[in-house]
Amino acid sequence: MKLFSFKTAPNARKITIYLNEKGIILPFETVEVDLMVGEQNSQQFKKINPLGKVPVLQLEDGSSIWESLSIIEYFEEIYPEVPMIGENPEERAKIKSVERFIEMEIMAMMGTMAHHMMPLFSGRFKRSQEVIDYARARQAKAMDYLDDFIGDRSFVHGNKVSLADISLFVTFETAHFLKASIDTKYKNITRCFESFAKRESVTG
Ligand SMILES: N[C@@H](CCC(=O)N[C@@H](CS)C(=O)NCC(=O)O)C(=O)O
Repeated sequence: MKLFSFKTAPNARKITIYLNEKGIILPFETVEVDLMVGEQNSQQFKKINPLGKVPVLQLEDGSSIWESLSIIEYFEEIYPEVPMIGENPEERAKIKSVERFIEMEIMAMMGTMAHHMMPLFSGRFKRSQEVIDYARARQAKAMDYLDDFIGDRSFVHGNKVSLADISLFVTFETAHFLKASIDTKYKNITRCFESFAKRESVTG
């Protein structure tokens, strides 16, 4: 097997932090695909993932698993300890509900804004202020909901760390990187982000 990754890409970070949380050292190679110089668009990489995106896990038979959540769920079955997506069907479903919500309503909206605003993505799509406004409003609505959902808890779901915390962390780590820090009115999101940032899975 081989894991194709890029150190600073949020969806690849999600897998690195997940593996660190579980204390897993993969018994196979991780290959860096430099997104900054467009290696994801090379013919060689497109044979592994025609979508030209990381992360991708290439299996022994040459086939690939893409989508960070699918890769993580695959690892979760192979390495069940320490559980990061709950310990029973109900917990798994609830953790994935909020994890998907963060991914689709916050991370994806941030990605849409970045695609329409950042020089790195110029030429990729026709830029539109309306799309930026739409994504910003949809993301703000999701942030309002998420902040209320977290309430005074220390973790996004329940009373222990889960994949939902990793998704929250990489989402807002990327926001900081894009100089779009969390609005201070989101006290619960900020608390979860700041406390996760101190974990060894991030600092170590
Ligand atoms: N939903 C996918 C998103 C994958 C994705 O967008 N990856 C980004 C890095 S975080 C990428 O490879 N971008 C390269 C490009 O779009 O050129 C996942 O969760 O894995």
